[in-house]
Amino acid sequence: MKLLYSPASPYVRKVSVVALETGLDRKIERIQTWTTPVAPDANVASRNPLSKVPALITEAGDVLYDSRVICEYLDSLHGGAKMFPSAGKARWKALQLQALGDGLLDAALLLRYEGWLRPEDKRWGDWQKGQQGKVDAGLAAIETEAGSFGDRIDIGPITIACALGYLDFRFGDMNWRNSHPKTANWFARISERGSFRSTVPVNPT
Ligand SMILES: N[C@@H](CCC(=O)N[C@@H](CS)C(=O)NCC(=O)O)C(=O)O
Repeated sequence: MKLLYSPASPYVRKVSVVALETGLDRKIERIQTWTTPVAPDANVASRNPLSKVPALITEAGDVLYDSRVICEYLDSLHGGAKMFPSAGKARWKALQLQALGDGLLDAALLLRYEGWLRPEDKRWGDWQKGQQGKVDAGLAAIETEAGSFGDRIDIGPITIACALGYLDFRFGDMNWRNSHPKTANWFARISERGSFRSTVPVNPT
């Protein structure tokens, strides 16, 4: 399998963590890319019409995107502990937490693009405030649940941790730990896992 990736992408990190947790990491060849909404990478665009990473080329030559689909696909390829609970309450909780982490990330990424890519004279304060509001509300929701995460590893906590790692990477001045102590505590623990330690986001070189 081949993974089109950026080392800064939190969505790619989800895939990398799942690959490591399921023992599939060695089966994935990595192709580094650099794509933004204003400068799409041709290699990515030719495979994913949305021009986004991650995108996975399977052994059969099919292209899978986005991170949710790739993570679930990888989970179907191994016989160990599943990252997507198969049914019932555990499944819906894992998928809901994944949606919460992805949604927080979507808002954070829009904020990042706004501050990084959009020309200063075209920025809109109310819109930025709206995205920040989603990040803040997402963090508040995570704080109400963090006490129950324990050491569980499935796609829910994995996505939440990738989202928090992205806030640390791009928005260090948000200081989210001050007002979210239970989340901070849990995040410190999950960050010690090998799968998280070896996937800390970095700027592409
Ligand atoms: N929902 C997608 C989001 C992927 C995404 O937004 N990736 C970013 C990098 S972090 C990207 O490729 N951005 C380029 C663009 O928006 O054109 C997923 O879960 O994979």
